[in-house]
Amino acid sequence: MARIEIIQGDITKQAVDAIVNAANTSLLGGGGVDGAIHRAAGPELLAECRTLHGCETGRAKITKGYRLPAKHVIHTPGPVWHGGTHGEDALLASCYRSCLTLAAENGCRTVDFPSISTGVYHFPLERAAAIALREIAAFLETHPELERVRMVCFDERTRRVYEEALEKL
Ligand code: AR6
Repeated sequence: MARIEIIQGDITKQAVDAIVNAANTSLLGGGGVDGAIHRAAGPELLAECRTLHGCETGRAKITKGYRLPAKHVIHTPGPVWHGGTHGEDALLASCYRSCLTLAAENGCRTVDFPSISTGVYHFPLERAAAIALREIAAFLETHPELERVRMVCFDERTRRVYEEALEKL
């Protein structure tokens, strides 16, 4: 799938139509990539997030990007890993689909994702990568208007695991 790319880097630095935030259900900020995005976007992002009244796990909400180089931020709370028997796979798949649906509805042609749920939420990395890439590939098949979707991996291990999962698609 030529329109999927894996890079290693900091998602807050990417000048794309939308970056995705691995948020929590409050949408009021946190640690990890969520904290980094709020710090880089500035306080206006939190002010807009306050008007959204949270978000369910597996769903997504969109805001402006404020001081980020990205035009929009799509916030999605991923599932917390509880062993895999609590609907985690389906919820993670739903995160990717919900974000891409919102991106397409808002005219975004370039979208960057972090590795949702594989940090503080402890979703197993190999399993998360297979789900993420399967959902992105399926969405791109039916949405030719989306030009490029990237996984922006913060560390080398994450990048390698996504690269291997992409080869297996
Ligand atoms: N750019 C790209 N990826 C990043 C960046 C960055 N600047 N910073 C971290 N990552 P996590 P989760 C990677 O924990 O597991 C927050 O407190 C990180 O290395 O950010 O979905 C929220 O508020 C990892 O690979 O998200 C929630 O409460 C990936 O992003 C909770 O954490 C996801 O790690 C969400 O947990």
